[in-house]
Amino acid sequence: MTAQSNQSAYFKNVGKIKFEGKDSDNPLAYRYYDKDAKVGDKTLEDHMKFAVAYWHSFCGDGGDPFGHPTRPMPWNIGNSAEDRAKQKMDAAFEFISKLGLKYYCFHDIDLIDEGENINTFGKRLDFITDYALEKQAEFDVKVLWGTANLFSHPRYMNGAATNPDFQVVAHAGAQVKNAIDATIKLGGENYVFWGGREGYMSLLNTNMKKELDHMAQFLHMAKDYARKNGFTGTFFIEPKPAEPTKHQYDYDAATVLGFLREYDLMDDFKLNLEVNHATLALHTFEHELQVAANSNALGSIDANRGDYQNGWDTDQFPVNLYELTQAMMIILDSGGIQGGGINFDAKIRRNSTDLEDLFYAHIGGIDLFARALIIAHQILTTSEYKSLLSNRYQSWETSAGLDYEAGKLSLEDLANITGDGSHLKATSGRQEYIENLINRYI
Ligand code: XUL
Ligand code: CO
Repeated sequence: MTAQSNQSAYFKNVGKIKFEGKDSDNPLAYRYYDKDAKVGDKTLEDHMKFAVAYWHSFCGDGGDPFGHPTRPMPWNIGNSAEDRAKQKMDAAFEFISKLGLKYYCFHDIDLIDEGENINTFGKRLDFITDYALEKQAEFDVKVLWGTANLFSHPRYMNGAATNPDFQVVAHAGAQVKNAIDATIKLGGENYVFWGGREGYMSLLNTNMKKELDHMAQFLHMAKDYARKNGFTGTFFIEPKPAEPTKHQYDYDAATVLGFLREYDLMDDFKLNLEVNHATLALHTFEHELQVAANSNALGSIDANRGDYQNGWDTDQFPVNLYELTQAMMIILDSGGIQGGGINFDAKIRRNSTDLEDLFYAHIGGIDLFARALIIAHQILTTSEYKSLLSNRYQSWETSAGLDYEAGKLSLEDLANITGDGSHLKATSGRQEYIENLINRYI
């Protein structure tokens, strides 16, 4: 057993990250994330369930379409896939436990290289998940969600569940079966579908209706298999409008909810909403959260940020307190995230080449979420914000307003009620007043 002896192998300059309070000037400490502090009736840790994304933190090498890898990855050496995968896992668990976090998220291929075919891959997954079970027990770390990467390999260039070729769909099925097995074996709390290439590049060569029917069939099969094998967690769909395909079927929260309803999947599926994906869909993140919450489907979050200038999926770590406070207001007001948590689907920049940069990035993101949650809670519980909002709808508390909402009025009734309309008065939306209120609490 090498796990114990490897504990400090990769991030030697960093110890356990502690909460030191907002006056601390230690860049390797939390200033707001006091995990045991209570906000409302829950601790910060229970509100947020932070997770580290295996792919960005331990697989991404800093390479981009214009240049070679830049990142030192001392765990990625050795000839055998098994050795490299174990070293990567040692590094991951050292990192997660030094941050004091409890969760990670993975794609199947993040854990270990696929090898020559799906059978080799299945055996390799068995091997590495045995090791993961040991590491999880040793560090008291859990899986927030697992998923299958159905977008990187060339076989999926025309999609996975929506591929025009049935044989590719069958292969995707085998891969998802193994990824679900791995997630169940590791006690994963949820399972995610992000449809990277489930969409089209050109409608000229695409039978959209057929592909959507196939995708729904695939999700039903995956859900039935997982349930049959004891999985009690939630399935999440992660919407994204485009990239890598020109048009993705899971465009945004509203589109996905329409799909889930059409194909009778609402009982088992909720949404995993990513900040950068909302930006790409030309929505605010809080819009996406509210749409999901309206349908009781706010399941989990992929935390990051995009770039407002270039429109790419840059997956940067979050820094904007004003925006995140608004997001947290919606999360808290709708009763919190259901089943999932906050997964840092974010990567350090190509030129962030110190091993410690991964710590600074996560500490910043975690502290920002903690701070936003604390502020949002104060706004919702101690400010006039909630009454400003409900006052705006005061007229619905009249008997006519209540009758309208109860479906008791007709269009003729509305015409009678309004008379000649001369009593209408302008009512301010007071947007700037409320914007200032948020800033006062920040
Ligand atoms: C891609 C993305 C994925 C999913 C998991 O934009 O967000 O990493 O989160 O497949
Ligand atoms: Co994501």
